[in-house]
Amino acid sequence: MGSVNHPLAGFCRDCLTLQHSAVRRCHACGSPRLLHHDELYSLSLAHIDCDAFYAAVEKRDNPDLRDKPLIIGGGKRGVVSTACYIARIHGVRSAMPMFKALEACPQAVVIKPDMEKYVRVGREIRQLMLELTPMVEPISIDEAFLDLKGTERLHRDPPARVLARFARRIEDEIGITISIGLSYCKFLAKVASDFEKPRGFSIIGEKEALSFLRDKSVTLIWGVGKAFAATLQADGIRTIGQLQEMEEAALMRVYGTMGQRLYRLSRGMDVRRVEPEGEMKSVSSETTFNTDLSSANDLVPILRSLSEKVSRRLKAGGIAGRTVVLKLKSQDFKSRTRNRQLSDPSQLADRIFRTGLQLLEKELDGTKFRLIGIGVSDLEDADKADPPDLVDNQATKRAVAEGAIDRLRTKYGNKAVETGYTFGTGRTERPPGNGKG
Ligand code: TTP
Ligand code: MG
Ligand code: MG
Repeated sequence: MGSVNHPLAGFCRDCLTLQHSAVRRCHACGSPRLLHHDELYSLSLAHIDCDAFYAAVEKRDNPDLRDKPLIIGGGKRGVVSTACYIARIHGVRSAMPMFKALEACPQAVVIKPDMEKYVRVGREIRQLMLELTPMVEPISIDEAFLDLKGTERLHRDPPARVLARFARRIEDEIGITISIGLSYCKFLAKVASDFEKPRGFSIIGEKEALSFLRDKSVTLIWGVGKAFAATLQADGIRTIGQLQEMEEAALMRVYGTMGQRLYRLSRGMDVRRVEPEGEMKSVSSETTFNTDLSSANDLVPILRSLSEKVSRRLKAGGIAGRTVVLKLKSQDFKSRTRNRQLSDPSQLADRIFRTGLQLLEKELDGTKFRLIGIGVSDLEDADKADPPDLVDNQATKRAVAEGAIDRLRTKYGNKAVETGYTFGTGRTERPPGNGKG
């Protein structure tokens, strides 16, 4: 691969043949899809996003639709989920009301979304990504970040070529197309993947980040939606270049933590790492009620049994959590999340329950709840969990008792052992399968 490292050598995205600088078409296959970039062989952070995902899957499964404008949508809310690129030429966009879309493109074929199918295809694509690296962070059904740093030896090829080959593989094996953004950070990898859709492969290197961003709209920045963009515009800021001229302190004074993000991202500074999915962040269990509940009498026993479920899962996994998280959803679907740190990580139902109870008591203000959940986050190895507590002798006893209860449960099943909190509350009459996770 020696010649690949020549600073001017690019390659053809279709046949992967090496190319030297000035050429416009591949000397081997004639394709115009050539990649050249100063940092082509040093960048390794990629964002991959499928093109017109739902529509692409439907076109794959029905070739008659291939050259027709296709809209996926019109489910419950009567809006466009996505439109193929032919329909987009006519102005059809995601989230557009269906009647408007059909005004813009009356000849379009409309198909209702088949979520199960898209989820399945999304998973297949993810599996193929995981063949490239375990460092895959899914962002949505059709996109993910991949960090290919350190995979060059495994693949005997630098990330850029691995990615180009991957795009070909998705077309061959899955039957849809993807767009790739390659950069040194998440922010610009994501921006790049959107830059040349469909079938795109864009590269934004470290050296060009500032100049690339200068004339772009502030809306390109993560977290700058319509409302915030309007605020910025009212303050006279429209382009990222304007942010590049401003001091961090000044931005933070006016926009708080968002100001810090504006400062950093406008300069292409983004240290967020790719976090693979497998890294469990919390263990929790929750249940939705048949009728909304508001009293301690109703909620506490449920909290107890959910805590036990969480604890069993922690023990089975040999892990423990340092923060207890209580989740409630009220009748009007508003969520409340409350958490409390423990002195040391725990996997004991009793500690999780007692901490959750303290959090719950503060929320019992007559509000009717439709859901309760309890869990732990800040997970650690169990070896430092629940040290014998010299101050709270009761806690130690409870820990010992829990060990015994767990052993009985393993032997005789769940119903054999009921603690005071779950006994006789009629929980067993609830329809099964309500608990999640
Ligand atoms: P996107 O990746 O945002 O869009 P896309 O894949 O359809 O098109 P693009 O080539 O621009 O990436 O979303 C992925 C899927 O998510 C999309 O196919 C349908 C669904 N979706 C909605 O249901 N509603 C929406 O408003 C958006 C944006 C997407
Ligand atoms: Mg997409
Ligand atoms: Mg997407």
